[in-house]
Amino acid sequence: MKCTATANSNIALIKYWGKADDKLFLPTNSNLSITLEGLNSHTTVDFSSDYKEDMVNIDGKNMEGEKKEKVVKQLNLIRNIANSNLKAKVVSKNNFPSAAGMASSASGFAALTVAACASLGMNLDKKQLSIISRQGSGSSCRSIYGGYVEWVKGKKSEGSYAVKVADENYFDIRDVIAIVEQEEKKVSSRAGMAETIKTCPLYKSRVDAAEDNLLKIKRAIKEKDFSEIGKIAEFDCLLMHATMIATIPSLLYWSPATIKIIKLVQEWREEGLESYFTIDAGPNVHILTLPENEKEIVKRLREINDVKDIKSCKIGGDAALTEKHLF
Ligand code: 2P0
Repeated sequence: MKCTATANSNIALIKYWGKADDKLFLPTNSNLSITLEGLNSHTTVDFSSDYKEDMVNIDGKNMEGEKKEKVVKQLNLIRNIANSNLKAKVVSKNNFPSAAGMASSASGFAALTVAACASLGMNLDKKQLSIISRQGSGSSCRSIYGGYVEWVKGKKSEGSYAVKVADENYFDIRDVIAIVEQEEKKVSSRAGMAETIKTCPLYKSRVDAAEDNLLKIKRAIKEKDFSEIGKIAEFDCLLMHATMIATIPSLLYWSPATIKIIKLVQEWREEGLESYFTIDAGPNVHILTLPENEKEIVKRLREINDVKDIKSCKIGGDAALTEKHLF
């Protein structure tokens, strides 16, 4: 049966950077993100006896090698659960540049998992979908849900899943993304985080701090305290990047434009334009702000030459099935 799903990307406010179990994709620390409206993956999956092998097309290109293998591995996991040996055709489109710190794997694996499970006739709840999605790409388990979403780290596979902390309508904050580079990064998150665990002596301190910051940010979300949410998110981002930079060889994902924008956000805040930054494994800067400041931040970013594109996102909703098939 042909099934199609869409899923939104997400940006972590408390980051996931490292696995306690590489095979099961258990993270070293529980983490939390907001789902981003309008940055999505749209994926059609058809399992059928018509196909002799799996076919994977992403953004108009037939995938081969490592990228195809990651998708096939996820199809295998889902086939295993459904007890099926049918091959699949997968066609997926992202409406944003992939692999430049904009988390295409998060929305991509969430949409793939929802569409593929439905295509094999499995009727799963969101918790189960997040457990399956997690094993394709960790951060994707959070994209099963909209709103403010925690990934509970767990000690075994069934205990590591996403939960909705607050609905997308609970507290309206915005993520204004300053895109300074659109190229694929040289070191993938998967490879980078494994190196950080292996070589960075600061690693454990950051994991301990992340657990503490997670408790604090959940309280701030409940109280709709934007300043506190922003401060904690920015601090956790810097803690994560400190461990990345102090990895051997160093993982410095920032470009000069990244630092320029960090400094500007700090200046704007001093002026009273309240905003905070967070950055994934890439050079692009996500600026967290309240709705009333969004326009002014977009206007200021437009005046910066290094900013190649700007995306402004509200908090988005759950991954969902749709009838809009891609083939
Ligand atoms: C996050 N990132 O929490 C962090 C912040 C990047 C920096 O999750 O190996 O692509 O597929 O589980 O999910 C990127 O890691 O890695 C990521 P895998 P994933 O959003």
